[in-house]
Amino acid sequence: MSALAVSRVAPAPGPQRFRPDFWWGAATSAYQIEGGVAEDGRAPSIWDTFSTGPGRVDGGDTGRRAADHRRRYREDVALMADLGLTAYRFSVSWPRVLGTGLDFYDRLVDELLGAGIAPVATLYHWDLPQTIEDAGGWPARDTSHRFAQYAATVAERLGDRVRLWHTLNEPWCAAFLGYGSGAHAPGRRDHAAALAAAHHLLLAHGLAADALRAAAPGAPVSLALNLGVVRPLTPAPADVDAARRIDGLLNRLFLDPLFRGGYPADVLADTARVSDWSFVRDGDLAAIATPVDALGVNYYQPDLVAGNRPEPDPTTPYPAASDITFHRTPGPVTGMGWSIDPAGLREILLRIRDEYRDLPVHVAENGAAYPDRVDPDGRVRDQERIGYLRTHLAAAHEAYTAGVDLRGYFVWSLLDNFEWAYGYGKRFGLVHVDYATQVRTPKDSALWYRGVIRAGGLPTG
Ligand code: IFM
Repeated sequence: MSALAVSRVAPAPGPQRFRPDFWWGAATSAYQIEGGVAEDGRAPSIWDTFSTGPGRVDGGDTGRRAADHRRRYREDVALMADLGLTAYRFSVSWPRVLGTGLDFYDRLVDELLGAGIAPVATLYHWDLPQTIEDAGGWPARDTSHRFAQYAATVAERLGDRVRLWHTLNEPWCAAFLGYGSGAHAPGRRDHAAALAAAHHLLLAHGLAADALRAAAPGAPVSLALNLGVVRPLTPAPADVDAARRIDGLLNRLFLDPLFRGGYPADVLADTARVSDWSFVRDGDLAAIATPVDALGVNYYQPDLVAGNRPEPDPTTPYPAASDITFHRTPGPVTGMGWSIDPAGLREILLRIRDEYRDLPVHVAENGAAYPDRVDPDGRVRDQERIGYLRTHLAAAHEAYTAGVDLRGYFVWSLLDNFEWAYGYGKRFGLVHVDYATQVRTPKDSALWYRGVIRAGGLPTG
């Protein structure tokens, strides 16, 4: 039996407590925090090209230091230990591993274990080696096979110590923002290519799951999907149908092949004028449906959608959906302009169990950006973030008490970092980073989270 077989462990006593072995975590990704782009013989990635090229989004980050974590990882692990984290989700940079970068992750994993923190590794958080993009990138089938080889290489080195593997982070973003809208690297705008990329990412996941298990027998395998609730703006049939279509492309396009062995028929029909899906070959669906040990849910915001947009939206990441508009739900928004809807997290956790599979799940990312500043007394008063985290954790707890096998919660993010197309302008961290000096300052939310971890859950109902 896998170490992650479904098991319901009673919470510790007290209001809104989670199971005693709950993973209290924070998450980051390599390109967003590491810097050190020229260290370890690291190869260029598509994000190096995209963020420093025309329309650069790196905000003039000379030397691309980001949060300089490649050099400061010991200090950062000490910060995690001080916060009481019991797990840390980081990503391994494929371009760094093409050089001698495994040495760095080897040291990082040992440092984490030495601090009593479970290492949770993600193999792909969007930093595709540029050479592989030049050979076709994710729309090309060969990329899936190359990814499986890379997964084996990493697992051979770290498989004895990593406690949970995520093959991919948010394949929706990699496919539809990278190749559909072009808002992310590599910046291509071709919806047919985006659908092929989505399939090859899922195939890469399935092949890598097998490769990981071959290299590190018993290794628990998961992947992190950005999932959401999609609500129609009004009960009008066009809006209800828009919600079905977006739900298909955001959620079911990934969940159905993973847990039901095939793509949703309505999504295939909706996108038929964009692609004939001939990139799906015999055996692919079985490979994708290789059972996972757990699922990571990244949740931020709901989608509120309407059909019948008067002018087509040429910038939409969604294939065959230029007639759909996205709306904010009434109420406050985060610094990203994202609507706040904690109930959506409970809904998606219940939906996975009820419609797909009753398996161990982790909230692998949840958090909010706000325009934080360090006050003259050295404090960062980020009350809005505390409110966001508290309400989402409460929603996760509702799912847990309803029987969802919830094993952990990872705040996005440990540190302020490079927020992709937004550069350094958006701060998601529990810990403030002054990019000029690299000084770290735990925000009030970090101190609040430490209290939650000590209590084993939300102290008050
Ligand atoms: O920063 C990202 C992360 O890389 C993936 N999930 C969403 C976060 C916030 O946008």
